[in-house]
Amino acid sequence: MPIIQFPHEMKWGAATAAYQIEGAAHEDGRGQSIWDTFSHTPGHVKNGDNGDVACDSYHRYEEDIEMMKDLGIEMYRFSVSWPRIFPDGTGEINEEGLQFYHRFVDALLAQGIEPMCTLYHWDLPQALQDKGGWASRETTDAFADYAELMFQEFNGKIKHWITINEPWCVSFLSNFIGVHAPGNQDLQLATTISHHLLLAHGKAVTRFRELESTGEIGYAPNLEWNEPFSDKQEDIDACNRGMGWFIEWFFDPVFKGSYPEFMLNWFEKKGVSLTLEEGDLKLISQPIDFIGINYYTGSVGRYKENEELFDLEKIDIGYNKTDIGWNVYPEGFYKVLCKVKDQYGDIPIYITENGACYNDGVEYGEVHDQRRIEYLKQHLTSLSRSMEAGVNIKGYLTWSLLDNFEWAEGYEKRFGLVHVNFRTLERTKKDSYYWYKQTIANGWLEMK
Ligand code: JJW
Repeated sequence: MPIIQFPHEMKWGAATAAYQIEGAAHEDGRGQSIWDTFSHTPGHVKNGDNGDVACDSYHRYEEDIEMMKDLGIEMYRFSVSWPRIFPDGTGEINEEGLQFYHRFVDALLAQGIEPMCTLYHWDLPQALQDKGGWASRETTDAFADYAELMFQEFNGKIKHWITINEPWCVSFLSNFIGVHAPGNQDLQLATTISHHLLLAHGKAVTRFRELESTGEIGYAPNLEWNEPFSDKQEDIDACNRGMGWFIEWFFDPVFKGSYPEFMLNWFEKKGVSLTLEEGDLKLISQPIDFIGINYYTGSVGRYKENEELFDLEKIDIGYNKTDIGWNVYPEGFYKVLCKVKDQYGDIPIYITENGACYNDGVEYGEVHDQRRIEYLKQHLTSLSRSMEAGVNIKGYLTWSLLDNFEWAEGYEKRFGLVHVNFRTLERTKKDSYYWYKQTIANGWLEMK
């Protein structure tokens, strides 16, 4: 029985995000976000679900932290709801919002769990959307001001900061594909927004350095792997464009100070251009301390004209799929980590999300989610392989601690190690929870 051993220094963790778990949508002076608006507009979210109550973690965080402690995680990734801090996006600070996060972070620290804080996990204040949202450069300054306040408030308490979560989702999924808030379908708009997100990241990093904050800062792009169907150049090129949308487009500006030529050319073919201002790339490309990587899926693909944006046709080669329909593709996790190392060097990496949607329910007080355990085992094996290949992995944080509001999919799609009954809000630890707890305690994995 082979054993996969993890380095003692590697941090184990779990991740969530504010709108997906907190609830308390109208409490303690919280402003509205684009996800309140979007989810309350019929037709956007399955079953008409919204985040008004979610897991009610705003009120139940002590119980949640109790579970984290029992689980043995060393790091917990959460996000701050910008409209709890600035109900109008800028201007007036809402003290009660700040106090909530102080109580929460203090409670984590009291249990010896390191907080990793995401500043933007998709809940843009609606007041800023009303003024153009991420399409406006002013939003990048509002973000930097909000980030600065958080750095000051939590200096010395929070030592790991993530500026933007999944900039591809925030730009292209939300403004071109249109399935996430604010739900636009405009490729030029989405591309402009992708640049503004990187700019907002850069401006926040500047504030972090100016304040001489303690700790580390990075961002968390989501990646997919596209494996060429054959070694034909056209298949390879199509896959490279597909991945380039997630990887080079969001990494090159930060690590190389330029946008990738092959992607700029392709966007130009689609009638889309990028307008940069003097100094933008300098702001974007300043050094960061780590990168967060979110990985869930990959696929085999080949060239096909007029197929999706990048002439890339995904081929179903009979994968196992999770209950959200995503392929289980652990090989891609290994490959994508090696690609990041090859192209961008030895930057420290936290896996800020990896996990699976399986909707197994409670039976006699138990949840038998063996498929989640298999998914996690396979991906942890890929992670170990990447470390053997020299990828600089600092931590692994699974998505998610709790079943929660899965955006446009609502509450139907469950990613948690802990089951949540969304009527009673009762938490039930799944088999994967107990498996993860044992794996963390061991520091190794047994492959049967
Ligand atoms: C792509 C759907 C058409 C979250 C996507 C839909 C339509 C071509 C999970 N990561 O809940 C990607 N998540 O909050 C952050 N990541 O396309 C955290 N990406 O495509 C998790 C959804 C996603 C997606 C969902």
